[in-house]
Amino acid sequence: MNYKLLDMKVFGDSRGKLVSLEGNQNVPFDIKRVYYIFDTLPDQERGKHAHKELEQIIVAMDGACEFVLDDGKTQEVVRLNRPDKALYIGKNMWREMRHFSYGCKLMVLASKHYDEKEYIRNYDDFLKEVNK
Ligand code: T46
Repeated sequence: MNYKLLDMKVFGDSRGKLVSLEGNQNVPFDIKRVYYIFDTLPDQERGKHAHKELEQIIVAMDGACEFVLDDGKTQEVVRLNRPDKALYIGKNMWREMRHFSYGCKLMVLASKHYDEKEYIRNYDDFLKEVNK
């Protein structure tokens, strides 16, 4: 499975907490894009696609959700519910996001600029790609 749940180093003191994300340091790629997802609803699912080359780091800044990760052979479920955990997803991983808490906020760091051609949005096409 091409994913990892990373424990981020937290700088905490009486004022609060801080986590730093740096490209090619604790983020294992050059950061080309940042986007965020918010105003989520519990009955809505997102994702349902894979990426041919894209790598991403996803952090639940607030609230919680589940990622179902699938490499074409097995499926694993990862729950994101803390801003000091970062989910790394590498290429060729089908992902579905579900069970969002109201107002969950996800921040995503990506290794490439947005390119719709790089998405695999059909599960059968994904299976063909990983079984090549
Ligand atoms: C992923 C999960 C975690 C853009 O125009 N630029 C962007 O950078 C992104 C990410 C999306 N869009 C457009 C494309 C769609 O018209 O925003 C719309 C919603 O995107 P999508 O349906 O792909 O959103 P999710 O939440 O299903 O998936 C997103 C990312 O697309 C994807 O790479 O891994 O979050």
